[in-house]
Amino acid sequence: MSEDKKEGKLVFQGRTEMIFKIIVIGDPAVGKTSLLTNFCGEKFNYEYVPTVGVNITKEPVTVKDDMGKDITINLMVWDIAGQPQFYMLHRPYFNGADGMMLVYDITRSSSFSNINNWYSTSVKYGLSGIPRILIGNKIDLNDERKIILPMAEHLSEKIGAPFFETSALTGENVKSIFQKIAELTLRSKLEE
Ligand code: G3D
Ligand code: MG
Repeated sequence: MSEDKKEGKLVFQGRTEMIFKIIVIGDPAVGKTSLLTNFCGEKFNYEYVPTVGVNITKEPVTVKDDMGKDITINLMVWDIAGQPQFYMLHRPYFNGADGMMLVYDITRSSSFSNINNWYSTSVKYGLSGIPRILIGNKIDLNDERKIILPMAEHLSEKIGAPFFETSALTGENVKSIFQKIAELTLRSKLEE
């Protein structure tokens, strides 16, 4: 892809379809699975991988390259099955991830401070360089908000992850986060 890269363009060697592994991490009950089910809608289905303790969902997202051509990004989203804490996740969960979504609940401070632990764990497994986004979920519960925007923006800068707020209940911004991770991941492949 050297020629395309020199021009700084999002043109992927004529390919029109790619597959990326995306991991969704964050404390129990922040809404990780709900974000996925909201995004996938009625056709939501997954494959359970017992050895790793994950449910894997495949969902296509269309991204335009700089020439205006559609590229289908198949997101293989790895969602933790059950409710393990961060220290219970092992290498196979992180291995080979192309992108990650770090999720907290805007009404629960501990889920926000634990993002640091989740992020450190991913770094420990060699993922410091992969595209990531920070997601504050449950904005429909704004009355119970504990995490104000400046706090989230500070963390977003610290870990180098663009920041979004979502509601898996109303669907607000849910499409945007999957679109964003698909775009960031595709771009990062061009820079490799
Ligand atoms: P997890 O996969 O991170 O563990 P889940 O989280 O998706 O299982 O969600 C945990 C609980 O939070 C669920 O409630 C779910 O309905 C709720 N939830 C998820 N996202 C939102 C949101 O955006 N807004 C609100 N209000 N609730 C949300 P239950 O009661 O089923 O345990
Ligand atoms: Mg879940």
